[in-house]
Amino acid sequence: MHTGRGDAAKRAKTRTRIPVAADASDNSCGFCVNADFERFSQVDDVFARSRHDSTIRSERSDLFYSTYRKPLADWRAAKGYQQNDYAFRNATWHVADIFAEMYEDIDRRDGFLDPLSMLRDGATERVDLGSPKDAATLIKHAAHAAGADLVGIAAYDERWTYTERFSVESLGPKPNKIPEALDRVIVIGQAMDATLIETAPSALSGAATGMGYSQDAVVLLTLAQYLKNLGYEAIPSMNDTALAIPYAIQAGLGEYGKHGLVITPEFGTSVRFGKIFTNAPLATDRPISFGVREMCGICSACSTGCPSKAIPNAEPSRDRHNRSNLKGVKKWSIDGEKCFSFWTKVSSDCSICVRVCPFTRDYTSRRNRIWLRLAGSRFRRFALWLHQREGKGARRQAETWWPGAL
Ligand code: B12
Ligand code: SF4
Ligand code: SF4
Repeated sequence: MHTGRGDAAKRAKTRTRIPVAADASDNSCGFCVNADFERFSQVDDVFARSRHDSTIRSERSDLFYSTYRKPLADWRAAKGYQQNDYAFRNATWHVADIFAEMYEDIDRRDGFLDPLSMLRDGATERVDLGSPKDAATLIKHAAHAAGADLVGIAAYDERWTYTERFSVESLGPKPNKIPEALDRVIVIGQAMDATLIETAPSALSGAATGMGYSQDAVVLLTLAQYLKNLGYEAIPSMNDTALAIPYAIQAGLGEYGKHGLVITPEFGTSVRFGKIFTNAPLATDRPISFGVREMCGICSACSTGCPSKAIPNAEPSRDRHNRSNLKGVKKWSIDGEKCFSFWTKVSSDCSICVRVCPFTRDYTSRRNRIWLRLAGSRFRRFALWLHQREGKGARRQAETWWPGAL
């Protein structure tokens, strides 16, 4: 049985015998970046386009956003989309929203379009953190204590920095600059509540997303303030500033899957990422591989389960579905326009591809840890068969999540 977030810390300690690459080169990460590569502008992502591009913006997308402020009291009768479900989902977003809305008057959306900025001045004198390895151990220890479920460190890689941020005021680009000296990126993973994810698609399952962001904001601000108090620079970032997925892979937190997301050995796909750009002299981690690429070669659960047919069941390629995909990278890519269109249809976000992925399971269970080893071995077909036979990844009726009858 899946557990809720309460067990996340326990699950974070379950990583065992995962092969680590010799270095963090593109080859070791499984990246194939071609000569025609172009950095991505945040103005082109689907969320920004749903504000400024009439091919995506519609009455339905405006209604979708309005549900985050006003629960749909009598609009939908469907289970999992009732007032109580929206009430809870929106409450889980509340902390992240406070930061996002704090500086709207100066055209900032902290955590989504701009880095989190609620930090005090730090120390003027630097604490010597010892060797880069010792420094990394210290920072990871503090990050876990502050509530991070996963922590990895990568070298700064300009390719993943957005060329521009999106401005809500002008509905166009604004500058996105990271000081050159910040050559390390601490990547934080927050587990999403697996019991909520099981109810996807539902407004209720959106509470796993909301909690992920709210917890991420607290952890990122705490760790960034700690680095500043030690005399180092730190820029805490959620969805803003740079692409999270390639950094999470470089930082050794997981492997890339066909659904276009990172799969970790601790939480499968059910995890969100934040990052901190810093000049603290930290040793970097190396990418891992535990059989995801090979499993994606024989599995198509995400592609079949996606209600909007946004996930092709195909080999990695350089093809772009539309302007919301990166140019010049051979990889699995999803059609974000189709995905977002489904969200606007059901008036909430979706996590079906997270739920159905066979790697999304509770690794505090010994049985599931054995399954992970099978999945990473030549017995992966048997592991997939077991997954299907056990009916894992099935949707849970949202009303069974709430105790008693409401
Ligand atoms: C915009 C966005 C979306 C949009 C639109 C994507 C788009 N193309 O515009 C939509 C609505 C589709 C979306 C949906 C979801 N998202 Co989203 N999304 C983002 C966001 C904010 C920006 C990504 C972006 O700029 N994409 C535009 C271009 C670059 O897209 P692309 O070329 O298709 O590249 C995608 C992948 O291929 C990969 N990627 C990018 N560069 C590279 C380079 C290499 C070498 C490789 C291998 C991969 C890779 O990341 C991109 C993710 O969209 C990121 C946070 C962040 N800053 O990264 C979260 C993020 C990717 N989303 C996330 C999640 C969880 C989801 C959802 C499950 C919804 C939910 N419940 O939260 C679904 C899953 C859909 C899916 N299967 O991908 C997580 C992923 C966590 C994980 N385990 O990997 C992130 C990192 C947010 C977070 N804070 O954790 N998302
Ligand atoms: S979030 Fe839902 S609609 Fe979007 S890709 Fe995943 S399964 Fe498809
Ligand atoms: S559902 Fe299957 S194909 Fe999709 S990412 Fe997970 S393992 Fe890969």
